[in-house]
Amino acid sequence: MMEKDAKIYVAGHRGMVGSAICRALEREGYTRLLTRTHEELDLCRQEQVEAFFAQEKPDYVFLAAAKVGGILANRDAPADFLYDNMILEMNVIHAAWQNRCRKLLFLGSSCIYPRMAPQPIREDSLLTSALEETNEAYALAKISGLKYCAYLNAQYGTDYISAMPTNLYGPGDNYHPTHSHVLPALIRRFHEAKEAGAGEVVCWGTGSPLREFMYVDDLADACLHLMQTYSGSETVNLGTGEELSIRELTELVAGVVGYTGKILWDSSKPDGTPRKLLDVGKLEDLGYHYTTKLKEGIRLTYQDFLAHPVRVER
Ligand code: GFB
Repeated sequence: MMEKDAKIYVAGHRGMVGSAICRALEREGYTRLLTRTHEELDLCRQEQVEAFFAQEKPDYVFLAAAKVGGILANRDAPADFLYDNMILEMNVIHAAWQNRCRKLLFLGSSCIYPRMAPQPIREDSLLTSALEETNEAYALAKISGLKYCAYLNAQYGTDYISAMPTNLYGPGDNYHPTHSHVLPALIRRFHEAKEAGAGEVVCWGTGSPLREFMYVDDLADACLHLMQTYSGSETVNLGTGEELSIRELTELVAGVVGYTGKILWDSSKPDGTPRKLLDVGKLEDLGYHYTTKLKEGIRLTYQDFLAHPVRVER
């Protein structure tokens, strides 16, 4: 059990996932959260990370910092996605271990599994065949982080766990016009089309890929639940176990936003993996089930989009 006065470092607290984890921890009464902005601590700089851990010695770490992006960002910058993520993960996990951090949760992504993994994807599909090309670099970095935690557990008896979330969305997402994930991209594009009175919106690919989406506050609750209840070196899938096509998603988002024009498809843009549905049996056996239905989550996300200046990260 994490004690309410334990020192908990949330790496990446300004991102969509890290900020949701902080909200969940505060709501649950944890009082000693430790955070640092990128300006205060560059996680890609080993000496800075080592100095921070040596000084603060957190009891628990949620590793939610990462360079993330949608399908085009991943496809177009594989060197950056591999390097930044690999260096950052190794620095944080290594410094945590050196400074006797009691438990660490490493967050990855469902894209670590093979492109053609049997669906729904079980945790034991890891490394059984080739990865999806558009996100191979990101997936390799995330697999390395997961394995590093597992190797530390095996060699040094640590309690470092990892979890692989499905596609996430919610407050604080990145709305970059080309580098974002599909859900924030659609919210922004449909909203702007509605405002401009445009009759057509172009979406990417064919619309046929199937995806699963989890609201980020549900994800954060699942992370806290794992930190409290799970130990082990095999990763745990975090998802809803439900999927829909990208075409269905566009219709849902258009409905929430109130866009009534046409939806066109640009098939020169990549579809990515055809299907990516997680088997969430292990998570459910551990006692967690998601609560926010997709339509409700999109409504909450759109409200957040309207309430805040649009956030755009490269
Ligand atoms: O969200 P997305 O970029 O992630 O794209 P992936 C999902 C699907 O939505 C793809 C289609 O089939 C896209 O072609 N799509 C349609 C769009 N319109 C748009 C749009 O305007 N923007 C975007 N971004 N997509 C990423 C991985 O894969 O997801 C990462 O590259 C990571 O490694 C992440 O795992 C969760 O599910 O294809």
